[in-house]
Amino acid sequence: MKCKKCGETAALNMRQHKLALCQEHFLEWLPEQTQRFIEKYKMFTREDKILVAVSGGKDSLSLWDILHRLGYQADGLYIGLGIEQDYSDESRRLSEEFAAARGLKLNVVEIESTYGATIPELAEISNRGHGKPCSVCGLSKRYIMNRAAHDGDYTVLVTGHNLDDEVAVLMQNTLNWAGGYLARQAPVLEASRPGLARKAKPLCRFYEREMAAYAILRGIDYIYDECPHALGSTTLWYKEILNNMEEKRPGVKLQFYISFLQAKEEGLFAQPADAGAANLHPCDQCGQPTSAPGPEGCSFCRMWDKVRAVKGARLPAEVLATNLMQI
Ligand code: Q46
Ligand code: ZN
Ligand code: ZN
Repeated sequence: MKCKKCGETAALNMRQHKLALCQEHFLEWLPEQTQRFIEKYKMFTREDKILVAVSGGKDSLSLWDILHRLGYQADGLYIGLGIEQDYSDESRRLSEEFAAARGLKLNVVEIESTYGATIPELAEISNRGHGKPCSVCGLSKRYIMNRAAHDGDYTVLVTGHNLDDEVAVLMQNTLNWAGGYLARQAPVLEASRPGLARKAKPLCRFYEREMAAYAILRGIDYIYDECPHALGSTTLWYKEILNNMEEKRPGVKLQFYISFLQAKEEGLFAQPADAGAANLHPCDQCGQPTSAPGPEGCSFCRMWDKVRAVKGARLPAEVLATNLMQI
């Protein structure tokens, strides 16, 4: 297979685009396309102060690399979850090394030292998600990302979700006809209420294998292992099904996603994307936007209340912006 641009040996063949490229041209093409999507979906401009959520994985580190190459002002945010020592230590080390090598600023929030318990401990004590960590992990990451973006005066929070991630969620939500979730699934989500960060996913149209190829060909050192708790997850199951479909019909994943975005633009969902934000008000305890009524506060505060009763953790409201943005 030859590169379509120069005729050299291709490093990657993208069947959904009928496009094969050599290393040099692929490494040019991917940031160019990213720039195209940033503009197409009006994600942000070079005036924005961007916060990139980094996990040490190929998608988030590649995204940070691309934004840096494209001349955006982007700092990183690493959240230490305290999940199996080796996994968490290694993902933090790789994120820090990546930032240091490029002179970029990485904000680090370790959940255990900041709030008082690791994600697995939090899952066990709160019993949210029946003791399995993904539910408390997702809630904590969303809360901390939003708060860090707000407290650090970032104008947009970006995540490294790729097309495979987006399509797996889309399929799950479509099979459940989850109208509210479908209305909110988009390359960019406006900050519809004060205290809520604007969010964008610049990699949402790249296949996972393209992001892996980018990281490898750029020489980015990333953590290869998935989080141990991801094994056997519903998302992975959907990804497998979609990959089987893609094998037989190249381009089916991309088509599913693009058609969904088009249908949405044409008004498929009567519900506006920020319908869920209509009931939001500041949490009585920490001030973050929440839909939970009453003085017990948002789900994050209520979760830590339980931990505090057992092992004396700090309340989210006691964690000041300066603690949160330690480095
Ligand atoms: S939610 Fe669950 Fe992930 Fe958290 S505990 Fe691991 S698998 S990291 S995306
Ligand atoms: Zn070439
Ligand atoms: Zn709260």
